[in-house]
Amino acid sequence: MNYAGRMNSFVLKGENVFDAIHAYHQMNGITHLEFNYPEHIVGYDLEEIKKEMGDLKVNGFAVRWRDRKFLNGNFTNPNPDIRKEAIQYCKDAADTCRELGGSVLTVWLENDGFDYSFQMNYAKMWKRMIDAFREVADYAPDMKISIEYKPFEERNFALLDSAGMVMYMLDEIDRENVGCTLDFCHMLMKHDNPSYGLALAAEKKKLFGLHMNDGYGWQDSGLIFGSVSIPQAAEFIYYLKKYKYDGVVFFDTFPIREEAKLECQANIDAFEKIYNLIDTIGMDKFDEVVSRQDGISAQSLILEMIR
Ligand SMILES: [Mn+2]
Repeated sequence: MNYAGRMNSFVLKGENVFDAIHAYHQMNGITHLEFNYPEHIVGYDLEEIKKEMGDLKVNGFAVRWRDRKFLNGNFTNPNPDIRKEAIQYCKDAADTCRELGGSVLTVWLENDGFDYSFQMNYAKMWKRMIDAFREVADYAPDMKISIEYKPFEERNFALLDSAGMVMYMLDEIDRENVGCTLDFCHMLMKHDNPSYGLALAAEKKKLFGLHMNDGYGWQDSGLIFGSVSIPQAAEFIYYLKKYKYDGVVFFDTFPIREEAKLECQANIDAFEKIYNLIDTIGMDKFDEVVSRQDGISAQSLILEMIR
C-alpha cells in the first residue's frame, strides 16, 4: 500500500517541510508526500525539496486559500476578481505539483457555504462551482482534480456537504479528470457511512484520494485511524481491496499532543493490521457475509476479526 502523512503534523509544531520529509524517511511505510499549496511550497526552493525527497514520490497538493479575502467564498465569492484568483491558485498548484511529479490536486472548498437563510442564490452558486471546476480541469487535463467534501466548518453549511452531493456535482462537471477524495472523519460528521460513499465513487472510477483518520462524528477530530470506529474502518478497507484501490492512503490526523512521528506510524500500523486481518479471514468470507444482508452474521464477522 502507498502511504502519506500530514505535513502540518510537523509544521504546526514549529518544524519545517524539510524536517517533516526527513521524519518520513525514517518511518516504516511512507512512500509519498502530500503538500498544502501554497503554504508548504511557496518560499521553498523546489530543487531543494526534490533533493530532500530522495526515493519518496509526490502524490499531490491540497489547495489552501488561507488569505482572509477568501472568507466569503472561493469558487462562489461574490467578487469576480477574488473568484478568478481562487481558480488561479488551483492552476498554479497544478503546475507546481506536476513539476514535483505529483498528479492529484485535492480541492476542499472551505469557504463555499453559507451561514444564514437568504444568504445566497443556491442554483447560481452551484453553477459557479461547476464552471470553476471545469476551468481547472481543462487547464490541467493530465492532473486528477479531486473534490474533498466536509459537511460544515468553516461555514455552518457547506455547498458540497456529502458523498451524494459530490457524486451529483461530479456528474454535472462531466470531466474525466475530476473525482473525489473521501475524508473518513468528514463522512462520520455527516453520518455518511464511509464505505457507502466509497463504493459509489469507486463504481464510477471517481475515487481519486483518501484522507484516513477517525473521530466521534460531531467534529473533525482527526484521531488515529482505527482508534474509534474499527468495524467501519475494516469495512472501508474491505471495499478498498474489493475495488483494487491503487492510489495513496493519506492520513489526515491531528497529533496536537502526540509526538508527530509516532502518531503517523500508529496510523500506518493500524491500517496494515486491519488490512492483514481481512486477508487472514479472506475476502470470500466477507463477500459471503455481505451477500446475506444479515445483521447477526455481520456482527459475528466483526467479532471474528478481534478474536
Ligand atoms: Mn481531509
